[in-house]
Amino acid sequence: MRSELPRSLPETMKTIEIYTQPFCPYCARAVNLLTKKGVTFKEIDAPGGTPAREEARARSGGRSTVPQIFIGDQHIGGSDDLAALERAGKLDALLAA
Ligand SMILES: N[C@@H](CCC(=O)N[C@@H](CS)C(=O)NCC(=O)O)C(=O)O
Repeated sequence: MRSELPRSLPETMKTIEIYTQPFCPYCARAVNLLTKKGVTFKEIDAPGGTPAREEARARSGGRSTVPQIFIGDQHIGGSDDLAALERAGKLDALLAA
């Protein structure tokens, strides 16, 4: 006989990463939205000319601006892209484990 499934599945948390630089209003807007969502995320300081910025560019298929946001394996894009997902009602599902 098969054992019963657990009533609730263990939570798995997606890694959420955001590359930012200081004094960047788009970065602040994206960080605020993620903070409002109550998710844990890793903010990577990536000012122009640093290896972290190069990493952001490479991972995002050549995008040179910050922020660049990743949810799990998925490249979301910048602040406008994140806000568009929220407006479309799709962000919560993406952030969910
Ligand atoms: N539409 C983009 C705009 C991002 C943007 O313009 N970011 C500025 C900083 S606030 C940037 O990276 N500028 C180029 C640079 O600083 O090298 C978004 O929503 O993320």
